[in-house]
Amino acid sequence: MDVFLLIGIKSGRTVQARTRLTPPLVAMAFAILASLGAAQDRRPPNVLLIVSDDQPPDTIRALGNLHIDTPNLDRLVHAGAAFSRAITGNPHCIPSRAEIMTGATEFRNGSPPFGKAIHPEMALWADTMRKAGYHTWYSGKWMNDGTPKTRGYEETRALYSSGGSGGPGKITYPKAYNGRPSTGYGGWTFKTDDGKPEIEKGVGLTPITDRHIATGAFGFINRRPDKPFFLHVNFTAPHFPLHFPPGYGKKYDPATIPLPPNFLPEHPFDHGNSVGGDEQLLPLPRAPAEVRANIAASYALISHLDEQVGRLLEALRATGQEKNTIVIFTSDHGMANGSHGLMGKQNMYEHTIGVPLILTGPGIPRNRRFAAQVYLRDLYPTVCELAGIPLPATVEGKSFVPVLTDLKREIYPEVYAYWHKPTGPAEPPIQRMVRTERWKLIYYSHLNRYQLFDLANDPHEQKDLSAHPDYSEPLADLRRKLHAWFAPRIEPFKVGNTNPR
Ligand SMILES: [Ca+2]
Repeated sequence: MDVFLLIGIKSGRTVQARTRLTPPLVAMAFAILASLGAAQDRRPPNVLLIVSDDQPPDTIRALGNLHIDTPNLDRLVHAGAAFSRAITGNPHCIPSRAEIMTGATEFRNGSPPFGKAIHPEMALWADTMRKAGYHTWYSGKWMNDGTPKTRGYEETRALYSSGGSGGPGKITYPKAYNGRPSTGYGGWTFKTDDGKPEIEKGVGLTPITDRHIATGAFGFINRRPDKPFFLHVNFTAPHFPLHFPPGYGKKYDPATIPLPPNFLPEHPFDHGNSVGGDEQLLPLPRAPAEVRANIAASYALISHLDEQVGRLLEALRATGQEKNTIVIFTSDHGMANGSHGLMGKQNMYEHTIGVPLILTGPGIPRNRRFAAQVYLRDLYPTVCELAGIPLPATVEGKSFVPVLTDLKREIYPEVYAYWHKPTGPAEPPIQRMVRTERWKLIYYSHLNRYQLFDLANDPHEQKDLSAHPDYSEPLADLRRKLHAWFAPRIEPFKVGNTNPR
C-alpha cells in the first residue's frame, strides 16, 4: 500500500515522504506516528538561561581544566553540547548583555558602553518569548538601561542592581579577599519584585550574592507553571571584588595553580585600557604569587557558582521539568587574570573574548563538542528555532541549530569583536578583531597597530606575526576583511554625529 509517512517535525512544519509499505511496516509506521503525535502535543520547551560574569572559557573541568572542580557544569557538558570557540561581540558587561538580549550587534542595538539605551524598536528576547506564550522571569544582576520589567520580563526574584543602599560609599564588604579595596558594585542591592531594596542581604558584592540569586531562581522553577517558562539568571561570579564564600576560602591552594602559559609581568604596549579599573586589581609588574592567588580565588567563586547551578538543575529534576527544559550556561565575556600582563576584560585575546558555552535539553545532542565559531547574540535565534518561534526582523544573529544537527560544520567563516573606551565622547571602537578558523588579526586604532596570531600553532597568542614577511598574505587578507566589516558600522561614529548607532 502507498502511505504518506510523517518523517519529521521542525519549527511547526511537517516533512512527508511517499513510500510503499508491507503490513508489518504499516504497523510500525502507525506506532511512530502515534509517538510523534504525542511529541506534538507536548508543550514547547522551557528555557533556563544562566549567565556568569567575567568567566574565562577554560574554567570548566570537563572541558580540560584539571585544576578546578565544577561537577555540575561537568554534568551539563556530558549531557549536552559544548562550544569551544564561542565569543562575545564586546568583552564588557553592558554591551555584551545587550547583544544577548537583542540578538544583534551593538552597532544595530545602540548599546555601546557609554550609557546608551537599547533602541526602542529592537525586539527583545524576553518579549519575543512572552508573546509566544511563555512566562518570562528574571533573577540576578541587571546592568542594562531600564529594568527587567521594561525589557520583557514579567517578574523578578533576587533582582540585583545598582542603588538602594541609602547613600554613597556604603558597602558591606569594603575589602576583597586579598585586603585590597572592593572596587566594583559599591551601592548595589537586591530588590523585591516591586523594587524595594533588601538591605539585609548586603550592599555591594558579598560572599553569598550568588546564593541569593540561585534561591530567587529556585523559587521560579518550583512553581511548575501552567505554561512554558523563559528564566534568565545572571550570576555575579567570578566578577571582582572576590570574596570567599563560606567554606571556600581554602578550596584552592595558590601554590598548586599554574600561571597562564601566556603570563607576562606587563602588556608590551598600551592596548587602550592600561589605566582602566580592571587593570588596577593588581600592581605592575604583575607578581606571579599575586596572580596565582587571584586565579585560585576566582576558581573558588566559580566552584561556588557551580554549586548554585547544581541547585537549579536539581530543582528541574525534582519538579519533573528536566527533560523538557533547554539549559544554557555561558558568561558575558572572559577575563585576563595575568595572561598577556593584563588583569581585566576589555581586550581581544582568546581568554577574554571567549566564553564558556554549554547547551542541554530537547533538540540538543548529548556529550558533543563543537568548534564552530558562534556569538552570544546567536543564542536568541537558536532558541527561537528550537522552540518553533518566528524570529523578529531586528535580530542579526544566526541560529546554530544547523551545527547542532550536523547539517553544517560552521555558520561563520570569520567572526568579529570590538571594544570602545567606556568614557568620553562616543567614538569608533579602538580595538577591532577578526578571527577565522586559523588566524586572528587585532587592530588598535589609537596606535594604528596590528597583531597577527596563528591560532592553530600558537593558541595562547604569544607570537605576533604582523611584521613577519612570511605572513604578509594572511595579514593583507584579514586587513581587507576587517575593513569591509567595520567600515559601514563605524561610519555613524564620525565627528559631528552625536547619536551614533
Ligand atoms: Ca562581565
